[in-house]
Amino acid sequence: MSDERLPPGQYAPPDRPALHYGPVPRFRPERWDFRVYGHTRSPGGARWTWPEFDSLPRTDSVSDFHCVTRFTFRDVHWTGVRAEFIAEHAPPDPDATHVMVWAEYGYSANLRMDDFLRPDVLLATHRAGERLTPEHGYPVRLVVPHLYGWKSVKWVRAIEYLAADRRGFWEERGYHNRGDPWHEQRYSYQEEPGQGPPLT
Ligand SMILES: Nc1nc2c(c(=O)[nH]1)N[C@H]1C(S)=C(S)[C@@H](COP(=O)(O)O)O[C@H]1N2
Ligand SMILES: [Mo]
Repeated sequence: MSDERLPPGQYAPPDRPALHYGPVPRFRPERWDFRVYGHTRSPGGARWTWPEFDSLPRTDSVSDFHCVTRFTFRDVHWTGVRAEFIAEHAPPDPDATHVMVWAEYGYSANLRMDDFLRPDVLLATHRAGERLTPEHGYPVRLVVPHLYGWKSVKWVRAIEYLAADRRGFWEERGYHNRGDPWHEQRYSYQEEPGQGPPLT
């Protein structure tokens, strides 16, 4: 049965486990910070402690979540700080074209600046009205609903503004540099020239 709400090759199981590479990090509020660095407009970028970040204005957004392993989770209700808000308060330098999103343990994902700045891209603290659980990214995770799930980095700690694109964790390991589920951009071998930096 065809379903216009499902990207090609995806199915919607009733339930699914959390998914990630490596262990779930422990949250230490006194050591935690959220940093913006790299090609920022003001030297030094920006830094929020946990109490500061937790008091930033939050937005709600409902979206479908598409994992490259083919499951789609529908109508997920997220609450969080818009990526746009972060970029307004820690503006990128005009030469910044991409971002690297960094998590605990060095997990990372790269995004084009325009993908990062879409209004429904959130640094989420809540799902379905409740605090994120540790497996789902507590205290803060990125949500990028229009790209495959590996770009929705859990346990985020920093945003690095880049003046040239660079591959993140999975983008270096055979996954597509952009990862648009509606165009089934799953693997790096599908990339057209110009869709990603050279693979080493
Ligand atoms: N830090 C980190 N974030 C991550 C991952 C990971 O391995 N490490 N896996 C990604 C993948 S592949 C998916 S599908 C989603 C799954 O999110 P969920 O476990 O909340 O459903 O997290 C993404 N974010
Ligand atoms: Mo995934």
